[in-house]
This record gives sequence, structure tokens and C-alpha cells, in this order.
Amino acid sequence: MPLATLYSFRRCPYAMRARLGIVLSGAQVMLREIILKHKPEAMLAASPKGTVPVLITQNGQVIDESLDIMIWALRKNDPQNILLSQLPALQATAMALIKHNDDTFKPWLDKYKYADRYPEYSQDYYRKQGEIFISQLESLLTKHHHLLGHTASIADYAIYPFVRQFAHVDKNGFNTAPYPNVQRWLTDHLISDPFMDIMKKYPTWLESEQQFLFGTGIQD
Ligand SMILES: N[C@@H](CCC(=O)N[C@@H](CS)C(=O)NCC(=O)O)C(=O)O
Repeated sequence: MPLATLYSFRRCPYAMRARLGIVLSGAQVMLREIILKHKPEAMLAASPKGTVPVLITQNGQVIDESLDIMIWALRKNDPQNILLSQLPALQATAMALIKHNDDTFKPWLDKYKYADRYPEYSQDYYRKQGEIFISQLESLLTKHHHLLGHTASIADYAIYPFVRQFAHVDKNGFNTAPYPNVQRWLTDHLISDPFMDIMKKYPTWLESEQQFLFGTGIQD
């Protein structure tokens, strides 16, 4: 049976979250690394909205939302209970936190990162708006080692790629800000094996050229 295909872009935090879901589930897909400025026709034919990641399953189902790709992979195999499947209330909390990340934090992150494109306010203003979410994470991480408990869940994996981007805008400023638990949490993830796995570099996939096996394939 052919493997599912994942259109991905290495530095995109949404694509990172999808690749984390795949790695953590032990799934294996064919990875096609794309360039956002030159999206492959085959990807646009499958998902005309033109965002990465896009997964095309073995059955031809198109999944073009990063969180749905994580869920697709983890529903097949989730040895670490990252999906919190037996804990529906906590799972709902995780989904609400991820939604807050995507709907509120991410737009501030973009404005902070590209402040010159949004001259209405200063970069400092955008950073402070983003820090409202960072403070919420700090208070969660003061209570337990991971966002929602003592083990990492989908909330941690879906959110930390975005916090990484936020931290990278001004690394020194971030590292000296009063968020010791967020700094510890982010560092732990950035030195972890799953992060190393998802950040391997692949040459760009050009139509009908090479694609790459991605993931461990320990899942059936
Ligand atoms: N809601 C989507 C958002 C994905 C998204 O916006 N990805 C960005 C890259 S990080 C993208 O593809 N943007 C289109 C572009 O830049 O042309 C998801 O969760 O998958």
C-alpha cells in the first residue's frame, strides 16, 4: 500500500506541528518539501487554499489543517496518550488552548515578527500583546512540567513551534524575560529527539521528482 503524502515546509510552525504528530505516532509518510512562493500544482489541485501542511492519505482523503493531521496520525497510534483520549475534559481544554494560540497569539506573533509591515503600532506593542499568551503559558507551566499536566499533550506539541518563533524574534530579550518556565519548557522541546527528527533538512520537491520517507514507520 502506498504511503500518505505530506506537503510540508520546514520552518512553518503549522507544518512542524503536523510533522510532530506523525513522528510521535510512529507513522510514516512521503514528505514533499515545498517552497511557499512556488507551490506545486499537485498540492494546489488537492487543496486549493494553498497552505501547508497538506496530507493526502492512502485513500486519497485530503487533510489540510495542521491540527487535523496531528489528530489523524495520533488516532492511529498514540502510545504516549498525547491526544488525551480518555480524558475528554482535558482534551477540550487542550483544543481551546490551541485555538487561542491559532486565533489570537499567532496574529500578534506575525505582527511582532514583521512589525515593519504593520506600522500602526510599534514592535514593542506587538510583543506585549503576544506576551499575554506567553504569560498564560507561564502560569500553566508553573503548576506542572507540561502545559496541562505532568506529561506532554497535544497542547504542548501544537503550541511550542509558535512560541519558538516568538522567542526567535529577539532571543536575548526572550531569554531574559520573566518566563522561566516557558524558557525551560521550550528548551526541553528544542533539544528533544522529536524536534531533531522534524527539523531534518530535505531538498525541495519538484513535480515528479524525489520525495522522502519521513517518520519511523513503527506504526502499522
Ligand atoms: N490553518 C492552517 C494554517 C496553515 C498556514 O497558514 N500555513 C502557512 C505557512 S506557515 C501557509 O501555508 N501560508 C500560505 C503562504 O504563505 O502562501 C493550518 O493549521 O494548517
